[in-house]
Amino acid sequence: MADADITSGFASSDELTPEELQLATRNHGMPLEALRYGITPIGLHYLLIHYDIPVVDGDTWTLEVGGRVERPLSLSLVDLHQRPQRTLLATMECAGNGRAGLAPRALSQPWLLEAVGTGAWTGTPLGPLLAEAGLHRDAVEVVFRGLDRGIEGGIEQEFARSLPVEEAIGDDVLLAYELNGQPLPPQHGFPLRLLVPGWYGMTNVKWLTTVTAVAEPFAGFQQARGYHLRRDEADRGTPLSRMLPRALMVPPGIPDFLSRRRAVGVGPCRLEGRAWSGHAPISAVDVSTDGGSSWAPAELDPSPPSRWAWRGWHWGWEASPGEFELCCRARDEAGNQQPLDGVWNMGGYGNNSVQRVAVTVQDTGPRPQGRPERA
Ligand SMILES: Nc1nc2c(c(=O)[nH]1)N[C@H]1C(S)=C(S)[C@@H](COP(=O)(O)O)O[C@H]1N2
Ligand SMILES: [Mo]
Repeated sequence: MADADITSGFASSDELTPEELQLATRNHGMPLEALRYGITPIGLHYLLIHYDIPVVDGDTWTLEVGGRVERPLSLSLVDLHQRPQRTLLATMECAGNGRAGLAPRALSQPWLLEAVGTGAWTGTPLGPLLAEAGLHRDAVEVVFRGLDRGIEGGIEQEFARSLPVEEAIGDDVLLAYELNGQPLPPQHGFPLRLLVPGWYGMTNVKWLTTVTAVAEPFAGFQQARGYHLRRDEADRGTPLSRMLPRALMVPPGIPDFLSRRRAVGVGPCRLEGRAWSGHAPISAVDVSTDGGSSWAPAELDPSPPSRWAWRGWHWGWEASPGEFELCCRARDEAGNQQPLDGVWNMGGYGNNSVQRVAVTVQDTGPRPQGRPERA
C-alpha cells in the first residue's frame, strides 16, 4: 500500500485498477452531451467526494465562524437565509480533470474530461459575514472545514481547505445553500458549501461546518500536501488555484455502444461546445478536424450572463467521408491557451490538453439530431 504521501502510487497499465473503478462509480462525470445546457441540470453535474456523503439535519446544523475574529458567530440555516442573497452562475471543474490522459496515471479518480458542470448557486456573500465577525489584524487565511471525515496519506482528517484573507473576502465568494433553485442536494454539500468562482473544484468545500480565521498559513493535508503540481517526490510543488482554460465539444453524431466512437453523416455538421477559464474571460476557441495540425476559429456565443460561467461556441463542419480526429482549444484574455499535450505531474492535476474525438464520416450516416423520421 501507499507510503504516507499524497499519491497512492501509479497505474502500471492502461487497465483501471479495482480501486479506480470504485472511485469512478461513486464520482461520476458530466456526460458531454450535457454541454448543450447552459446550466447543468442537477444529477448531470459532475461529483467528487473524497470520503462519505454525510447525512446532515438542516434544523440542528449550525455554521461556526471563529478563530482570529472579534465576535465569533454561530449561524443556523434560517439565519443564513435571512442574510443578503445572491445567485451566481459558475462553472466548476475538478483539478484532476484529464488525469487519465497522463501516463503513468496517478492512482486516484480516473477522470477523462467530464469533471465539469455549471450551476446556478444561491447563497449569501462571505465577505460581509467575515466583516461582521471582525477579522483580527493578524488573520492571514480563512480555513473552511467540512463534516466529512476520512483517511488520506495515512492521516485522519475532515476535508478542509483555506484561502488567503484577500481571496476569502472577494466579491463573488458565496456561502451557497441552493443549486439551480433547490436546496443543495446531499451530494453537493447540503446544507451549505463554499463557492469560489474561477477556482478548481477542491476549493468549494461542501458540508461546511466551521469557518476559522487563522494567523498562520493552514497546514492541513488538502491544502499543504494535496492539490500541488509536483514533478517528483522531492518537489514541494506549486499549489493549484484557478482553472486553466479548456474548451469541450459535444461529440457529434451517434456513438458506438461499447467504444463510444462517433459516426457522423456526410454533409453539414454543427460542432458545438463550451469553454471556460478561471484566469480571464474566454477570447477564442479554435477547432481542428485533423488532430491539431490545422485550426479554424469557432464562433463564440454572446458573453455568458456571468463572468464565471462557461461560454458557448460553435463551428460549421462540412463532413466528407473518411476518418477524422476533431479537436478544440480555448484561449483566454490573459493569453493562456490549451496545449496539445499535457504536462505530467505526480497527482495528475491541471491537464488541460485539447480534447480529441475520433469520428467516422459515412455516406449512410445518422439523421441530423432531432429530425423526425420521414413517413
Ligand atoms: N467537504 C468536501 N468538500 C469538497 C470535496 C470533498 O470531498 N469534501 N471535494 C472537493 C472536490 S475535489 C471537488 S472537485 C468539488 C466537487 O464538487 P461537486 O461534487 O459538487 O461537483 O467539491 C470539493 N469540495
Ligand atoms: Mo476535485
